[in-house]
Amino acid sequence: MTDPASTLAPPAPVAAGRWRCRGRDFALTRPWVIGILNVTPDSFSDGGRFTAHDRALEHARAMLADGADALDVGGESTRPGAAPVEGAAEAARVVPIVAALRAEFPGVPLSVDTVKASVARAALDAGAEIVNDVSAGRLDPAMAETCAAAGAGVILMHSRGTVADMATFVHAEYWPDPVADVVAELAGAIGRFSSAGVGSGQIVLDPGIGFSKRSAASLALLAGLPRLAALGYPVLVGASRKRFIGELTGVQLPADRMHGTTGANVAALLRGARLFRVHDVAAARQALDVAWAILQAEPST
Ligand code: HH2
Repeated sequence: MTDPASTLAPPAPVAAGRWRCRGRDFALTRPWVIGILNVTPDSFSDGGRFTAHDRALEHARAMLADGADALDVGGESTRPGAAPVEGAAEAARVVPIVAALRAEFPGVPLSVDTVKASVARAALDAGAEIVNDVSAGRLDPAMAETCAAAGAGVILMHSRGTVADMATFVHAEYWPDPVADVVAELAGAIGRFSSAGVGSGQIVLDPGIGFSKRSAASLALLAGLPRLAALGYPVLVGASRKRFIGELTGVQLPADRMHGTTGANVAALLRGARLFRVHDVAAARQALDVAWAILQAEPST
């Protein structure tokens, strides 16, 4: 008979337990909670509530008070049907927020969620140290060089297609194994960024939960995270409030999916994820810290 204990995979070792971002060297010695700050009028889960500058800052302060390790500022929604945003307009949304956060919180790592090198550059100039590119450099050939020039930390997220269709099922065919396809496509992205001069210590990988993926593929990727972690880079997961949680639980409203998100985050932690992009920071902080403490504790014999 199988020992029940052997069916629970231990957390995958994190080969790269540090993250170099513009001369700063972050130790990933506990799960990192990255608070989502969308400054778009149309994001799927918190659309329009924090568009105004002051409200965005207020929300950022609340997420930091709740224990966020870093903040991810985004000015373009990937929601299907969302209006495309020109680079200048996107920069006009995110740069003032990044600059204000940098002034108020000099020590807090700031990330910009963009697929455009021009927006990344503007945010880096305003004080961000991380670029979160949901196309992993596919959509702007200048992205890798921009990140290399700044020495930025980079989050390479798997997706397919354009901003308009990457969150649909247009490119959601994987055969026979979604994990193998995603690992291979992210390995290509690592090659692009490495050739441009981005150091291996600057890179974090993200399977892109829900991006060009049906729920079955998102689940397979969360279960298969150890194979992504085996590439040797820290792994980030963005499961927060996503559609697969709605499909599993029947919870319609994204804002009501916090408990499902907690389940996804803790399972992902067990499978090797070390960074978590979330809307509900307090819940993620509490759940991940407790799960982490249990994983670190010596079992008594
Ligand atoms: N998901 C979204 C946006 N950016 N970045 C990373 N690295 N990983 C993710 O899973 C991820 C991401 C989509 O979520 P949200 O920001 O809430 O919505 P929107 O795209 O409408 O802004």
